Amino acid sequence: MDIKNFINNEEHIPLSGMWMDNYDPATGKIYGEIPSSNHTDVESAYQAATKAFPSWSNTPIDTKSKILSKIADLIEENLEDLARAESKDNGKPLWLAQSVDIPRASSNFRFFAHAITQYASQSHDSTGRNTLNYTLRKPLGVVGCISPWNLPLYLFTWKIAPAIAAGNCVIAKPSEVTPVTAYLLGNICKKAGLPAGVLNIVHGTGPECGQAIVEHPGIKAISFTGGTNTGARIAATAAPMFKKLSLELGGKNPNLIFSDCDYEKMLHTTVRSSFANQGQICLCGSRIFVQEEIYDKFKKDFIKLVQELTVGHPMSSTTKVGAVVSASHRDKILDYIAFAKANPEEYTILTGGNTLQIPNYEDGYYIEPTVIEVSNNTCKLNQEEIFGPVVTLMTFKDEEEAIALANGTRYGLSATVWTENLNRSIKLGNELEAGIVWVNTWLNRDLRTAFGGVKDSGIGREGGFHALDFFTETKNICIEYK
Ligand code: TXE
Repeated sequence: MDIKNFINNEEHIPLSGMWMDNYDPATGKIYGEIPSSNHTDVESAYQAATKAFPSWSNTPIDTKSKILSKIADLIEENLEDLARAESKDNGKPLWLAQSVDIPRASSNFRFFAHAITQYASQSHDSTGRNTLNYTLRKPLGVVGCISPWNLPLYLFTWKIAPAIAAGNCVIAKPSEVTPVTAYLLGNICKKAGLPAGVLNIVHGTGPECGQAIVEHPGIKAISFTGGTNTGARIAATAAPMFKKLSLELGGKNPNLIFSDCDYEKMLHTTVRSSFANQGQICLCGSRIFVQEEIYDKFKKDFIKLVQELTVGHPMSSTTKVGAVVSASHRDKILDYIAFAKANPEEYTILTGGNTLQIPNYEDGYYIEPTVIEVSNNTCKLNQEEIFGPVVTLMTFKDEEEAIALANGTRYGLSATVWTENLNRSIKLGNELEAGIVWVNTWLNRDLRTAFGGVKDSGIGREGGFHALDFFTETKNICIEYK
């Protein structure tokens, strides 16, 4: 399946003349070519976006809302094709793409179709001074959206929807590892009536195509989701240019399990928060901490459930854990597992730890769901983001120790707490260093809420009006009257 760039509502081969292979993680085979675009392609997209901006930024709110709603409808109508494409490109189980990724991509457009009709600003009546202030929130112009491979269409649309809802024109680059649903989105938006040049999709590598977007002087803001190291590189380029930056980066999220929790709900949710999407979700609870009273029971029960998870071809309905996204990512995960095996004084592999050969798909990128008991929180596997079907496990005594362990990392994206104690929930909500804290649930999302991390998990917040604030410039007008 060869795909092309989508510029000015037309498909274009890369001006760079360069292409790269696209792999199917389930089979390890090449199944298409994608453009390896460079700065000339980004410039061409920029020209289209700039040309479209005056009209799009002056488009009435209800017209924009109708178009975004139509995009949401068309994503829903194309759910099966999009889900199949997503599963093939990413290696995630088809049922997951059908039930989570693609419905959320539709919800992203539907949400901002409504949000833009409710988005307002303020006025300040300076009583007694014959002065009126009012605030305008104007679109920025041409903005860049760069997204990762773990939730391809879900995160791609999470950035594009608010950006265009706010009246901007977009140059969007999906991950070169999972480009297909982004490619399919272009024609869906065109069919929905999105004017030419409002959304432009360029495919290519990060250092070449992504970097060209970040350093383009006409692109006013960058919304990025990806690794922390990449986020730092983007910030180093964009900060001196005073571009607005939204960086949703890596995580090493704690899952704190207290002995008073709702045990069965905790146990089943923890299997999901550990291994959903092959553990390739920045919100996964990859560091599990269990209060000592229930540690042995949890260890036995959790390992049993993990060993029942079927690793298989993403298209099989019985598959619970599919293929990880690429050979290089598989090797990165295996390096961490090998390190654990080489240091038995710090690590004990409780289950998993091996690649799997699925009959007929021996070259696919499959890893067993893996649970590793660790002796301390400062070890490499508790400090570095593995981003695969690997979780660590250790015990804690009390709240103070749980908080110290949870916060003892460079990251601060999300945290999960399992307890029936209200005071404890509020206390930990206050003291955990994270942008999102779930209590007795996981990945429970209300799109109006602020989404983002602290420390090395990034800067800025997506979601709800936070996203519209990011994609607009605030201006105050002050009028003195007679
Ligand atoms: O992401 P990258 P990768 C974490 C996870 C993973 C690590 C690296 O630990 O192992 O990040 O993953 C583009 N200028 N997460 O390498 O490199 C790139 O083309 C501009 C967590 O896949 O961050 C892609 O479109 N763009 C994350 C996007 O950035 C650049 C989800 C993400 O790629 C660029 C995925 C550059 N210099 C990985 N370099 C999450 N928070 O959900 C790369 N890109």
